[in-house]
Amino acid sequence: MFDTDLRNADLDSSRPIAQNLTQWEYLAINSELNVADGHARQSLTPSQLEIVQGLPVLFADCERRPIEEIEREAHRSFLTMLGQHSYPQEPGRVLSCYSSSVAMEIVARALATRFETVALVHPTFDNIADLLRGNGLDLVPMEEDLLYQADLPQELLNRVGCVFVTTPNNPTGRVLSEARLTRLAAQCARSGVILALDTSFRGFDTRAQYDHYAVLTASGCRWLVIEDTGKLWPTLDLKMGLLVSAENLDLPVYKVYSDILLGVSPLILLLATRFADDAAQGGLAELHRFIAANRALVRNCLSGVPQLSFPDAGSRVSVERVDLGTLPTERVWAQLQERNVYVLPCNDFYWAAPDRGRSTLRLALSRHTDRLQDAIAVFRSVLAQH
Ligand code: EGV
Repeated sequence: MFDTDLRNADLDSSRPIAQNLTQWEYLAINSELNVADGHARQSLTPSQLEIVQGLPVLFADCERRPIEEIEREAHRSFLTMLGQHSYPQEPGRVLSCYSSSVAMEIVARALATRFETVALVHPTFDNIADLLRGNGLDLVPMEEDLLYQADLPQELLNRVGCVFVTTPNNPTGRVLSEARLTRLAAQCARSGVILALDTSFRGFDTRAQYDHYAVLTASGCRWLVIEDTGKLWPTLDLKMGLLVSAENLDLPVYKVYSDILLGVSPLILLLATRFADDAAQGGLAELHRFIAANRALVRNCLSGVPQLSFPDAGSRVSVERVDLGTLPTERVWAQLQERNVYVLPCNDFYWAAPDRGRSTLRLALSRHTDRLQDAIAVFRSVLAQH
């Protein structure tokens, strides 16, 4: 655990309040008006509540059944619910992890056995950069605008062992289209570069639910994908991350995986299966309507505030950035914090140039609508004082 004094940190001291995005999120963890982290904290839907109320039965079921069967079912239910019908079925190709960050650590350690340099989308959630760098890898930022517009420069591909893209991206919500992924995978195949995707937010956006595994496999490139149930459902952080790899990946992911864990609890795997099946039967569409309504609430409630804009117009993910123009973002954050409202400063998403995030804050949309409304009302009144 990190220094708990951070919660009482003197905002005027030169000591940084938080060292990364997650520490900023931790400051918010006990507040009713926490709109900082991207974890799902809204109420369970009636059908989700029914699943939770059946937990003792799921527990008994897990005690009786072979783990391998429960695990295969979880992979199938979750991945097909998200349109990923061509995911690999052979043993070891989908590894269940405690979280997508654990999958990320495994990826970073495996990459570090072969390579020195990785190209990573910029901006993105900072722990991806930190886990890669923590394993000794050098990073080259790939600007999101360039990545989404055109082919990668050959000189970049010559320098790196892996190209890493978060899609939909966090915090911008940008999605790699099927056409763009096809080009990128072809480029990686030609250059012998590994293509790695983090698709943790794909559940929120149908545009990210075309069959990525069909595209990746057809390209012949060496690929790996990190999938995640963690952002979708309010399951109190009972979740699984998946590490899916190409047949020709040729990295020691299973060795590193087994250095770190034996497997995820079958109770969590079975819970994920039930939530995924519920999502397939209408729960996912309901979630999309819920997030869209919360996004509309945020945008409506903050409309007309001088200087304020929403940079991610087309985003469908469960977070929303707000640009404050020339308003003093740090002062606004502190005034919100005094009123128990916690938002996420975006500096650290720009892991190679934090200053570029200085005018933006990220708001979480996976919240009870009433709580979100309360937080945004405070946000509006604080902004009115500037
Ligand atoms: C988001 C929390 C980790 C991460 C939250 C996140 N941090 N894993 N070190 O799960 O967007 O708020 O991704």
